[in-house]
Amino acid sequence: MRLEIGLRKAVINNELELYYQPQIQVNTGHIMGVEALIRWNHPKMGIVSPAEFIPLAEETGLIIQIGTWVIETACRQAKEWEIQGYAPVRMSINISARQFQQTSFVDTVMEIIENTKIDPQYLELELTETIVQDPVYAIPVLNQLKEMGIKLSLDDFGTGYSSLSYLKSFPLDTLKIDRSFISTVNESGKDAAIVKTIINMANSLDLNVIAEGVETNEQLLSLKQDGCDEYQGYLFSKPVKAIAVQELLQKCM
Ligand code: G
Ligand code: G
Ligand code: NA
Ligand code: MN
Repeated sequence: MRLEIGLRKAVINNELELYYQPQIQVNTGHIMGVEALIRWNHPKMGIVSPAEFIPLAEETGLIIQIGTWVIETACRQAKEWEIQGYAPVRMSINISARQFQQTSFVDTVMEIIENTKIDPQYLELELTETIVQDPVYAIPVLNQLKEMGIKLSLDDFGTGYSSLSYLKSFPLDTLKIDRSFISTVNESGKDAAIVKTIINMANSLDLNVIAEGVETNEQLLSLKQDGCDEYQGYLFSKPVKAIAVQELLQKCM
């Protein structure tokens, strides 16, 4: 309850901040995109993890307001980098189920694109399999977003259900291999086989494939051998503030 009151105030009091984690092309080392990850700077508790407050935001409905703030802030940041002369990179934004299910979701995104003047081809929405559980609702919404020129990514791939039918019927651009498979890719033959299979499948389906949670050079090497397109993880960089992204963009374009 106290966390909920705090979260309501967090939005008004500017306590929310976006960090960004680079997504790197395996073969070139270039930064292709960044994933926006929200942080809450609580005045007393310090940084509160989204793993803690996003579920609360979902329960209370505050996620609508917070989610809109995230999209707006991320798009404004992307435009700012463009104005500063950085070569454009994709801006990937996590969308929660409740946000996606709002009938006004598409209009909200469209309005933010118009206001911030971000080029929609550099905007990517990260959806989890639970979000798209209801294909009758999800497919027309996803198609509308695609018509606007936005990219769509399936997050945490491999952890949900009936993933393969999603790949067939959803207009996706990117698959993100869940980090639970990557963390043991060099220890478990089964995880290695799963990762390799997901990459092959993504390549055959012409989907961009990103490995999450890459922490070691050994993991990166096996991803390279398997033909993975991009990776993100602590090996290259943890999620960092916008100013730190700029330094990385200067080094890795
Ligand atoms: O950044 P971190 O590993 O602490 O994120 C923890 C969880 O919170 C992840 O599942 C991530 O997807 C989620 N998350 C982070 N930022 C956002 C956001 O802006 N919106 C939503 N819906 N989830 C987010
Ligand atoms: O659910 P989602 O895939 O959006 O979660 C992203 C989360 O993963 C963020 O909280 C981010 O901080 C975390 N993360 C990013 N890179 C790594 C990594 O290399 N190792 C671990 N353990 N977590 C990571
Ligand atoms: Na994500
Ligand atoms: Mn993920």
